[in-house]
Amino acid sequence: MPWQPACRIVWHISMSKISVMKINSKQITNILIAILCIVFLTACGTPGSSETSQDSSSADGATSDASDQDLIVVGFSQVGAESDWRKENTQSMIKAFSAERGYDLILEDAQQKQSNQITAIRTFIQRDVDYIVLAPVTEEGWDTVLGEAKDAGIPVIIVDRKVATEDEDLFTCWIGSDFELEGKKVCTWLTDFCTKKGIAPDSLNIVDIQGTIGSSAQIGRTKGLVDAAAKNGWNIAGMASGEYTQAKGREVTAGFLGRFPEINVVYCENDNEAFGAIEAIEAAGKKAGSDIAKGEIMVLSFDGVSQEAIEDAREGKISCIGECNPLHGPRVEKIIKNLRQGVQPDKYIYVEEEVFSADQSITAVEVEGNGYPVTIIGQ
Ligand code: GZL
Repeated sequence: MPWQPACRIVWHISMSKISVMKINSKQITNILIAILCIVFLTACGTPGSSETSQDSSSADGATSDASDQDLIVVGFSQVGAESDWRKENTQSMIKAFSAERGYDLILEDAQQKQSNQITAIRTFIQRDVDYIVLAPVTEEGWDTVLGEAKDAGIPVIIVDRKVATEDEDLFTCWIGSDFELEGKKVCTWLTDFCTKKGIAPDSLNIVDIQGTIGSSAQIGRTKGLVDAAAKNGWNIAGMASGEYTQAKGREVTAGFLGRFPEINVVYCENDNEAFGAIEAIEAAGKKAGSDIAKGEIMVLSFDGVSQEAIEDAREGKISCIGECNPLHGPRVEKIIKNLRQGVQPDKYIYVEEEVFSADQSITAVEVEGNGYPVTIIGQ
């Protein structure tokens, strides 16, 4: 095993000293140097024992070892911590896969980089975990590493966003939201709102602050808007990624407001982008609200996870939020429990979600023959 350089240099110094030692005061100095070197070598520890680089840790802070026979070892590759939704999702997983509940959760935060997720999955394979849970940052590029997990005989559960693959045997199942339906619900709400308020559809000038490009949530929510705009005759002035963050959401919205003064709807693909959009609207001396006829700029959003988002909706700064539920921990844990009892899950499992708004004129939206309640956020 290669020794660490500092230790190696110190070792050579001490060895060269010991070979010329005679009994006199000089020797005492040498002996002291040799003793110090040995103490220093011991302090170096066993080389190569440091934790992996990607912020890997047992999520509940316990010092765990995958070989612990009592706990079910679950490796979870999480996208990052880009939004309130993501943080709630992580907490839900940590709570569901605690040591008290019989699990050793190894949580890897990928900082929104697919390369980090692929490295994490390979680490899970090396550690021979019992299950791998993947929240993929984007849909493409997973076949190779999922094939390695399959070859290692480790079941993989995909959560939240999807992976694009021809080979559905590469994962046990997927659980998450129908993102295109989320987009359709919010756009149906906008259609109904315009009808009730007498707003001409072709008077809408919309910008789309997209999510992480290539993620299922972005693909679905963007499609929901593009299809509704084509059907209703809305004008989409521009679209660009806000990367699901408040800072980028503010930056992109400010840019659009400067380029398109006629904007009257900002369609944000998550709440953190909406917070940034509201900041940009107010910085431009305008008001975020639903009274388009009076020059207000309507903000639409998705998630509905944080108190801030609900407050913004209550105050009318966000006119409508398409719910996106982050609490997948118990759902994934139930899938694993069922697998251990020989019960196979459906390949695709969709969670039920609603719509939130403070506007009391629309109490439900209908999409493709199905009715979805609108939760009216009280004053
Ligand atoms: C949706 C999820 C999205 C959220 C964002 O399930 O993938 O990613 O809408 C999050 O807030 O960053």
